[in-house]
Amino acid sequence: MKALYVTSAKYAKDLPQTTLPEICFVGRSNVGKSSLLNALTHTTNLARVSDMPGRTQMANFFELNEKLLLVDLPGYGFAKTANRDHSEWQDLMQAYFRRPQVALVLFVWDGRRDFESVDTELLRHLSANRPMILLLTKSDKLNRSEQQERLRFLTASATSSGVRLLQSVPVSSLKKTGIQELRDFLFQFVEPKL
Ligand SMILES: Nc1nc2c(ncn2[C@@H]2O[C@H](COP(=O)(O)OP(=O)(O)OP(=O)(O)O)[C@@H](O)[C@H]2O)c(=O)[nH]1
Ligand SMILES: [Mg+2]
Repeated sequence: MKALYVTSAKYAKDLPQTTLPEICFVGRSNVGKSSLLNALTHTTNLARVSDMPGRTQMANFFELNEKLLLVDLPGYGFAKTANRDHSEWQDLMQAYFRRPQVALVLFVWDGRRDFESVDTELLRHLSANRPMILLLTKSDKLNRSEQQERLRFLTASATSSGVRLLQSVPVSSLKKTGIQELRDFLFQFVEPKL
């Protein structure tokens, strides 16, 4: 696995002109987007991780095996997302999702929480235009039957609100559960092998 940092964009105007297919991480602050990116790339701090919500402030681009880009997007949902207001986040996200190279959205969610209307809105909006996978992170905090129960509940809840999902998968960056499968899926997604 060759994982390289490419660039970061704080504002829409900074978004790079790239050609490889992109897979992006979207979700609330502190759900574990950056940790997941590190787990997927076998690195510990390629994407910066923190206990403080709002660690990731920019769209950070990483290239994998010269095949695809993983994009760690800033989280939402914390008023204090250090000095950035919601409209700046929204501008960056809107410009980001106008780019045709965005191939797949990984919506990252802490499986212990229920969706609120702001989440369902975003899920519905993003999944209307791109394929989306729901990743339930921190699965190590639930036992197997709780995981299955939450997976069913959240998938049904999203689907009944008009969200279109390719798949819903529990993962743990801490225990590395589901990571290899996700990695295989992503490469297969951008370069299908018959
Ligand atoms: N138990 C457990 N903790 C995790 C897991 N993944 C991330 N964490 C912890 O959750 C916290 C937030 O992780 P980040 O990866 O920084 O979260 P983020 O979604 O990138 O957050 P922002 O950049 O603020 O949007 C850190 O304290 C991580 O150690 C996991 O799979 N299991
Ligand atoms: Mg982050």
